[in-house]
Amino acid sequence: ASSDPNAPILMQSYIYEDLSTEQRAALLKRPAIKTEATMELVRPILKSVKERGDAAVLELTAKFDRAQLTSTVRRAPYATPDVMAKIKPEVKTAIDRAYANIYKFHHAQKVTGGNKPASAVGASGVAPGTGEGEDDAVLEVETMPGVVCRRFARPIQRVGLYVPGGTAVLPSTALMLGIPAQIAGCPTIVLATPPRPDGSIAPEVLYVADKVGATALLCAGGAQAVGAMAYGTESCPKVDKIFGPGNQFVTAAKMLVQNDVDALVSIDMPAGPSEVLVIADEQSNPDFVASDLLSQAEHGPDSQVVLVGIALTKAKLQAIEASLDKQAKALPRCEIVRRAIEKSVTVVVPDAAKALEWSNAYAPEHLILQCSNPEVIAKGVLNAGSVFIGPWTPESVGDYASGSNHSLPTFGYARQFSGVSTGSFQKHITAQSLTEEGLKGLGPHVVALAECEGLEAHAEAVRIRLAQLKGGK
Ligand code: HSO
Ligand code: ZN
Repeated sequence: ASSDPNAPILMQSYIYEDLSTEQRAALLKRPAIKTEATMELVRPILKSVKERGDAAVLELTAKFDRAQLTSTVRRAPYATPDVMAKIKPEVKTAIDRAYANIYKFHHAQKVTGGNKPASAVGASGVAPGTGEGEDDAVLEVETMPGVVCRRFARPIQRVGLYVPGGTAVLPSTALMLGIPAQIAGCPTIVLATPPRPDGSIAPEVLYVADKVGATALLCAGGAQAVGAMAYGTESCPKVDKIFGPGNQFVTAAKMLVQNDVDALVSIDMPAGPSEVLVIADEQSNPDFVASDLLSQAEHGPDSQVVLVGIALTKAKLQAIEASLDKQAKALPRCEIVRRAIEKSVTVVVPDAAKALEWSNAYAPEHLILQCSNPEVIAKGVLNAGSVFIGPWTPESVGDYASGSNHSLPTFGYARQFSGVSTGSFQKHITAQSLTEEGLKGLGPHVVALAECEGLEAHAEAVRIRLAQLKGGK
């Protein structure tokens, strides 16, 4: 930016009651993202990866990442002793702590929803084949006498995890995607990340790749990495689902491959810039509030930062603004922060109910409750990716290590999407099994419905069996 580095770093602030309905709607909207131009750039990249495989990936990596590689894919082990020697001991310990917490929370997600352990179902002697297996729950319900319905999980067989490079190395994203894949028991886990110009990958990411049991490391980024995972190359396994955040090219590539029948691939969720909404009141610590706004703002100039103040006095608002300006100017990423904050919004609302209404309408990726009675407010949350409750819970803890996932819905998609979880790496298969008694009881109803729909073959598949049961008696 050409502007004065000492100019104040200030959010735009509004009073709820002074805003018209249209103004409120405009403030709740995300800035439009122009995807068409990006798509046009990404299409030929995907096409060349689809047609020419590894050769195309290597050329594109030389062009975009300035790295001259001779192969695109590495196999475990990744964190050889020389790599481990480059990781600071406190960082290794921190990765281990984060891994343990994320593992614990995501492992608990695996067993929810069932009423029987998998081993209690089916005496066929066939191994369930559910990855780790030991604790998968099966939901089993007898809907009427002799009619049993079952639901069980199976891992998605091949998954691709995109870990961005660029201005920050993100071993935390490797943990957030790798751990649930490992817990779900996905047999093929491809971890993709762009190489640095010298061809190397961040040692911390390599360490995580080993910890989560990645079966292949794709040393590529951008649309070319997404293409390699979606279509497969000579050395990169084709995957069934692609996860992970990324820049506009990665996002556009994910959108394009999910609509290409040649790829038959799905994606985790639609993506937009990262965002936070903080609810504060007179009791909040202004420094805490400002620090949370800034930790989101430093992700990028397009980060969305919203402050909703419950009956904030002018003095309190000014204290938050002053702290924000002061803390921002001490940050190494101050210029990124400035650009994000300048577009950001503070709304002062009259009460907690209005704060919740605003937040639910915005549907933030991260919602921070730095106000009185945060647990009560949390009960009223309808739309959010992840909630951070109380003054001792900055977003940073969830970004790295509390145990919850940081791959969350943005851009208002928290209205209908969940963040990444263990379930994102599984599908649920249903089954049903009827006894003779079951078919005798249910069959006539199915015949009636099939006749109603004019589907005679459906009706006959039941009648033919009912006739046999009658004849047999
Ligand atoms: N806040 C980011 C995640 C992240 N923060 C990674 C630090 N590293 C999006 O949820
Ligand atoms: Zn973050």
